[in-house]
Amino acid sequence: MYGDKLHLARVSVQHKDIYRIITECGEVQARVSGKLGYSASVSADYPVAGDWVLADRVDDGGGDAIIHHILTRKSCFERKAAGTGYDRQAVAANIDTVFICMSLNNNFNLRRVERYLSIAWDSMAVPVIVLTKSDLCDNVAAKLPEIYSVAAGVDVVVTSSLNEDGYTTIKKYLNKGKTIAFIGSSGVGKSTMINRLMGEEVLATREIRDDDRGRHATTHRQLLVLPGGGVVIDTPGMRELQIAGADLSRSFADIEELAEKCRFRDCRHESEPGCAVRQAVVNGTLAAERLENYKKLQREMVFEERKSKMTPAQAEKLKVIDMMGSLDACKKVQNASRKNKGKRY
Ligand SMILES: Nc1nc2c(ncn2[C@@H]2O[C@H](COP(=O)(O)OP(=O)(O)OP(=O)(O)O)[C@@H](O)[C@H]2O)c(=O)[nH]1
Ligand SMILES: [Mg+2]
Repeated sequence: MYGDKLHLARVSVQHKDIYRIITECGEVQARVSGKLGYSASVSADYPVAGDWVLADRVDDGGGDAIIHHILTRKSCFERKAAGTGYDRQAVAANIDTVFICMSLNNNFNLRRVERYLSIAWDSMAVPVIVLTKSDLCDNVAAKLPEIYSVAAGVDVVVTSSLNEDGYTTIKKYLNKGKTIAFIGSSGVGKSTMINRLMGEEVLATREIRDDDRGRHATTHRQLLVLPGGGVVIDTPGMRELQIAGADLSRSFADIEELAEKCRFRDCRHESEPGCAVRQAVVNGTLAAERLENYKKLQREMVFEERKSKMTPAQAEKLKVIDMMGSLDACKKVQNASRKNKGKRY
């Protein structure tokens, strides 16, 4: 009990504006207080699975519990919400480890791993790469060096739901008091793995489509307490993972180290003379695609940062331009509406 009448609880499920929270007396349905909702400026200001919150009740006698405060997050995996404006969306909070899940068949993509890692390092949780469906891949040994080349210092676990592959290693991360978030594209087997750890089919999983991209089986984020200790958070597959914040110094440490040897401190690794980064590409010690992805993520970060610093009026203007396609088209519409002012239709 906190203050006069507030209780500590943890958010287990989030369905738009309805939540489930785990209190000392069990799980109850909850909503945010008007004040919390009013002061939220981006989606990330609302509670998310894994959040510790203060709520007004521990049972649902008398209606939904009201969440009054979100306690400071020790870590949070965030992405840019879908759409054009600037909106940070929290995926999971207070996590110790992020399992970046990727299947060893058609979902395997090094550029995707680099993107997930950059965001994971920024979340303050430790990333682990979980490669699933090893039974559907006949050259796992060839794929591993590729992964290591983009994930220096990150643990990599290979799993298959058809056998025991990797599960002993996975269980090592599931200690009491620790929280793991499962993140990755749809259909890679996140819920399948969690069901296996739970020892029963608590989460829905779905057959994958022929093109192997998978339909979304999981539709909301959900926190589960494992029978053997430890907490896991299942998340719906992500179609695209746009950056809200990223730590490229961790995920691209090799490039940043090379950049220190460039002749110019502000080298953009484009056409400047004495560029150690491009030289590494020429020498074959750095993949050109990795450098391109680094630059792409850097551009996205700069763009997102610029948007986050805009006044509401500037952000609104950018939204209109996004909608119209260009400033020119925007002006044409404005002029036309000025000309037609006062006309009746
Ligand atoms: N062959 C094989 N199939 C697997 C493996 N893991 C999962 N699957 C299958 O892949 C399909 C998708 O699995 P899910 O666990 O629903 O995938 P998910 O990542 O939770 O997907 P979303 O909830 O849509 O994000 C199911 O049909 C699983 O049976 C594996 O290791 N090997
Ligand atoms: Mg799922």
